[in-house]
Amino acid sequence: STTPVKVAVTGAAGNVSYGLLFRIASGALLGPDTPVELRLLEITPALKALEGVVMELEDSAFPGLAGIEIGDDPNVIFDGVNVALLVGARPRTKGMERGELLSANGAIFTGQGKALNDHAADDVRITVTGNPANTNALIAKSNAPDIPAERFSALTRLDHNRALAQLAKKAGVHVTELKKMTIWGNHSATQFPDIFHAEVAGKNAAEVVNDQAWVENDFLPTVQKRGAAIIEARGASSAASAAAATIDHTRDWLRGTAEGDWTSMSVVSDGSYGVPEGLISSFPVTTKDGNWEIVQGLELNDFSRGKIDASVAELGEERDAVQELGLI
Ligand code: NAX
Repeated sequence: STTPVKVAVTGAAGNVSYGLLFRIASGALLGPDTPVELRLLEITPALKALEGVVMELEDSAFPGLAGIEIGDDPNVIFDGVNVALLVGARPRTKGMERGELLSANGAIFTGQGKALNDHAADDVRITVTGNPANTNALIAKSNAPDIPAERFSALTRLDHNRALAQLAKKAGVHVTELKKMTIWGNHSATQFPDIFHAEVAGKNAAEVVNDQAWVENDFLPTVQKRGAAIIEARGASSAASAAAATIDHTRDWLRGTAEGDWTSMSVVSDGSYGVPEGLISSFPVTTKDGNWEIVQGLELNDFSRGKIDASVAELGEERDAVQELGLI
């Protein structure tokens, strides 16, 4: 029998994880023939709730679920993990200052970065979903000097999928007709969803749509503010779609993007497209066998350049802030 792949999930008793764990256990991440061992991290007060989730995982009788370990110590839970999905984070509560939010998350992601550094398997791949995802990934990476920087990523796939859904609606096609969508920059309201290189049934998406006013006044704000719209409608933040995107992102990283297409991932910049080296920013990437490459040579019009620069400037400010706090 095959050795199970060890997949760590943090924030395992939370809402996103409630969508995520059952899909991982059913084989959506690694394929139906690869057994998976779940390693679930929570804070101590949430362990009881997590035990309930474990009962439901057991009750699902997943053929591919080889084992489950839960706990509140990242040094134990991250031992030998091949994949780490860092979902748990400290949300911004009412009246909380930006600095307080960054330091609360800083404590989480410095500790988890160190624990991954010391205990994860040599082939570990890390996806940060917990917000502020890009900067949390930067903190974890900076505290894991023995793990190659390209093993850290942050989730902008939900934004990518949201952009696909909006474009499909506008063009009157199914999302499967779309290729080469790109999210640039930060997973925040400054992100830039770019249809100028996207394709609708093989044709340039911007030309098919032929409506710059829609791009600027409808498409961009709808994608950028989709998280808030879901909270407004559902009374709770996006959870199942965030779980689906976390699976899509990590599955494509491990198993590869389709020929003739790319995806969006926040990865460490090598200076491509003028994004300062070392920032974790969203780019168009192709993936193969657990490695990613930034798609090179795309021409950026002035509109795109301005949007990307603004989002990257925000990432630079977040980096400066966590640097000042001594977290990186
Ligand atoms: P919940 O508050 O439901 O769950 C978070 C869980 O994390 C809680 O159970 C909490 O106990 C746990 N946690 C806190 N500190 C921890 C630590 N040090 N170690 C382990 N677990 C810890 O939030 P949920 O709705 O599940 O969202 C999870 C995170 O995803 C949030 O930061 C949220 O902002 C972020 N999101 C990111 C998205 C993205 O596209 N990148 C979209 C969805 C989501 O909002």
